[in-house]
Amino acid sequence: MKIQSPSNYIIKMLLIIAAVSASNFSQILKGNYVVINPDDSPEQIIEKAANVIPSTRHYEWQKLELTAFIHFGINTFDNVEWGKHSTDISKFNPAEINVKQWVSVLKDAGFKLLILTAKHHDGFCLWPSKFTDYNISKTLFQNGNGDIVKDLSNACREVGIKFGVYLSPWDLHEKTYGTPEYNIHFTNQLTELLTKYGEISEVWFDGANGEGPNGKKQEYDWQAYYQLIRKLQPGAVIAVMGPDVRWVGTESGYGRQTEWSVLPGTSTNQNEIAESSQQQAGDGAFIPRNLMDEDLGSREKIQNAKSLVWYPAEIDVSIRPGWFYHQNEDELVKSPYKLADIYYNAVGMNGVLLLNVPPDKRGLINEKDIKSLQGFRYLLDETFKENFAKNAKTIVSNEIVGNEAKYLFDEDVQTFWTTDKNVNKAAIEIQMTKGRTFNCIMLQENILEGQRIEKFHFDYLDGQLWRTFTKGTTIGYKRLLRFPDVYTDRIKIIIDQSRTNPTLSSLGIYKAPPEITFEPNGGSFKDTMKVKISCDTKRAKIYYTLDGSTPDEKSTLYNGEILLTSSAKITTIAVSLDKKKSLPVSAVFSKAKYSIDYKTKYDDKYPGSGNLTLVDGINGSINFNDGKWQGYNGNDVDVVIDLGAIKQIGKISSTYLSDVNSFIFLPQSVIYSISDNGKDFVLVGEIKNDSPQNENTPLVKSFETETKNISGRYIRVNAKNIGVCPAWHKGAGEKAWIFVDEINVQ
Ligand code: FUL
Repeated sequence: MKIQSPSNYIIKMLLIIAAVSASNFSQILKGNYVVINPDDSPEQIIEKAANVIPSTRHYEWQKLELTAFIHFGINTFDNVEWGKHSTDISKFNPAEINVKQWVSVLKDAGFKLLILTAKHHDGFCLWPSKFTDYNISKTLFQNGNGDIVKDLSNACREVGIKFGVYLSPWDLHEKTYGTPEYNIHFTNQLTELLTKYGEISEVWFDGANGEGPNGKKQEYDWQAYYQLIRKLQPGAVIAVMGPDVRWVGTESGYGRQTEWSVLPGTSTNQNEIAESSQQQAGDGAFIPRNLMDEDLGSREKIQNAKSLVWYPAEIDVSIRPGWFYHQNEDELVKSPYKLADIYYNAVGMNGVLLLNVPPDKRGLINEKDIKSLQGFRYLLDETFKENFAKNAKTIVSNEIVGNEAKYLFDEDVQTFWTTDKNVNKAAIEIQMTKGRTFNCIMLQENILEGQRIEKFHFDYLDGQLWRTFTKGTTIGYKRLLRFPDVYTDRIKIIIDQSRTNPTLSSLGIYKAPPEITFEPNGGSFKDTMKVKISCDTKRAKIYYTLDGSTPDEKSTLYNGEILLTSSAKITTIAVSLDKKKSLPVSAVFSKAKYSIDYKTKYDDKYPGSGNLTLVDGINGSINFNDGKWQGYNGNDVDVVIDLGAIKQIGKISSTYLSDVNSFIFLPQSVIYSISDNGKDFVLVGEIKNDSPQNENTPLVKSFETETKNISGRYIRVNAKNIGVCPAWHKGAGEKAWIFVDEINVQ
């Protein structure tokens, strides 16, 4: 049976609602919410859950799969994540801005919708809002005639990409914030965005909110905001402090193994859970209640619900550590393989990915981000270009006329296989046209019928034996499974449990290009180091270089562990027998310049790369979490470096990070002393910190001392911790961290 186009779909819904079902559960109608009656049996509740379906706007949004966030604004120029209300906005001047470049880069990478931070928490508006002076028209940008919301929405429309807006409810600049007038101000701004820029497909309300410039908190009139959006842009989904789209619960890019789109609601009042607001905006409004839990919608979770609502997950994550562009994160852009892993764990776990790609100060998506996005696209295209299940024969335990298993492979998500009513176990054997090696399976339920499958597994025929090679719980709109290579021409999906008759609209069998792993994955060493390189594709050939150049099939062929005696950057590619190529990947190995003895202990949570971190020639970035810093919690850094022989020493330095927001402070002083024998030390310098410690902006600072060419073999570096966070700090009295990296001796 074919599912009709969206308008037919609505007619079909009306017919279903008008009809009385012939099943035991005569009251069960399809819709995007359902009320649970006190006398509903557990079975009736499950049947109701299995018939909750997405609204048209939900479904259109879910099909996008890949959506992008664009964080851009005054923060880009201030180099901060959260700006302040008093920022000087004349700095805003992206001299080379080209929003068409943003759109083409993201479109080429497969993204279908772009959401712009029209206003972030600092209150600066990227459009000429009539309701505040704190906007783009009051800057030098395009002589005050700029409107990035307009330019970007037009650029999206031109190439057929959808457009959405992020409007931060929290506003650190607006004077009315914290009073009822702010709700009027906010709806005025919302009206501008929703009426002047054509179709808006998503409105994103952030959960982060705090005090305004006057120290007051705001009581948001969520219902008024939602009603306005429904009136002005009925096709837009409202995320994540909103009724349509749920925050997945982390900003890591990884969804849940078991991801239900049907969740328990707390209200039985149909007005509250109906179209305009599936959730109740009560105290603390949408502070995610249990959105971080592992299980949100299992049988156990829905048994005591008052209602059930379609509330699917969106997975937001940034391509860089920060949401806004910071030059010092250029080396921390997520790799193509990391982005692909995120894709498998977001889109492939029944979610929509919202990947943030922040333009830089020029007003362009940076070359580093472009390279990663291109690699990401290559990996997905190479993987999904051939579905080995195409033209497969099937043997089914059960199917109904019009919904046969052949529809699994027709690349039409609206046709599907299903069984007779009330069947909750089934199996389909798939006979491919020939034997294939594969490592990825894609499954889709027809969610227009409801999300139903609770447990499944896959077997493959190995000679005469069926062996299980992968399994899962929920499927939903899309489920991607990865596993070590399997070779066969026959697999079988066994649906172990379904809430009611299962549906499947697609099944794909794929082979991803080879992926290389280093062991260890970079790091430092004292004398020599052995590096093992492996590949997930059997019999793939691995080629490498040691000088940072990109290898090809003429480079050195890997045939066993590489023994390093000096620092090296190993770059590899793998080529499989069927000529699929990996992307080049590198790891940096650094030979330590000196040996080091620890008098105090670093914290196990932040060991850097271990005991050679401070002398390995690799510097920590502005990001405390880059794996290069060594962290000391509440205690001093006290280490002795052995130069190996007595030497003339002209200068000694050591480097520290200040990231006050993360409880990391510069040392109050760093004391350097020198010794010939490792016992009797002579003080050569004490450098006191003179940098302010109350800034939100992270800072890397080197503490240096000139030693007037004193000679010595051992150098002691003692960085004094301030001990506890100072009284003005949010963590006053708690242990302060020191983050230290490279010690240099000249
Ligand atoms: C958070 C915000 O505070 C971040 O700055 C960013 O906008 C992210 C998407 O949401 O809550």
